[in-house]
Amino acid sequence: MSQEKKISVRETVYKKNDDLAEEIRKNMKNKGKLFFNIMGSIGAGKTLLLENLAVKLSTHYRVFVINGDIATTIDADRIAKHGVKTVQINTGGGCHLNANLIAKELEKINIDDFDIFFTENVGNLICPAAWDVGAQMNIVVVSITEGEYVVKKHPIIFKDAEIAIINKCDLDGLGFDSQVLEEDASKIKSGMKVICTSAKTGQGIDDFIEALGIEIPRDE
Ligand SMILES: Nc1nc2c(ncn2[C@@H]2O[C@H](COP(=O)(O)OP(=O)(O)O)[C@@H](O)[C@H]2O)c(=O)[nH]1
Ligand SMILES: [Mg+2]
Repeated sequence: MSQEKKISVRETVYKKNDDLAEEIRKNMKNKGKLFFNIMGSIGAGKTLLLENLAVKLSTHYRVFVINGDIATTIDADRIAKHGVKTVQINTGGGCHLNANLIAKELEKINIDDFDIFFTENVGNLICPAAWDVGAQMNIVVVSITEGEYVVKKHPIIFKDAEIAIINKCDLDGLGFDSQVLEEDASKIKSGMKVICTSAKTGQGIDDFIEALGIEIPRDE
């Protein structure tokens, strides 16, 4: 296949994905649903953060989580144990979720049975950046063990994100300079919210929920 032909096939595939993602986004919005896409490297703490969110949100909202991984149902099982409905997508060798995979899972459920939807994308900072899944908001999770230059090294994934989570803030003595990451994040996207969390201790989880625009009704 010629180089031009290859480029045009690739553009068509991206365009099809973007169109379907836009359809998912519109449909969710029209139905008054929230849909968030959580991305980040493997081990950054995406699943543990989602477990925290599941615990805090599920008393007030009906939450549905779509977990993406190459193999296993480990992550979906971890979230399901908190009583939240989950589905695991195994991509085989695929390094990202896409709009088609999400649409297929949404077809299997009644969207009106849920209020808030999350995807945990496949763990890496490269492929998920190119594939819109139809979420209303993208979140990138970085753990402090990944170092402060993650934004500089992976600018594309941060360009489309509204929130950058710096996770594992409970770990001391690593010499992580959060100011570098915060400055890089605001240069890449002005107004990006950067939140320090610990999915282990619960630090910053309420700030994360607030940044997602989700209100937790006060107990009477
Ligand atoms: N100390 C600490 N460990 C964490 C934190 N978040 C996750 N972990 C641990 O880091 C590892 C990877 O977490 P996981 O949620 O599976 O990451 P994922 O691959 O991004 O989904 C697990 O052993 C977690 O217990 C955190 O905030 N602090
Ligand atoms: Mg995970």
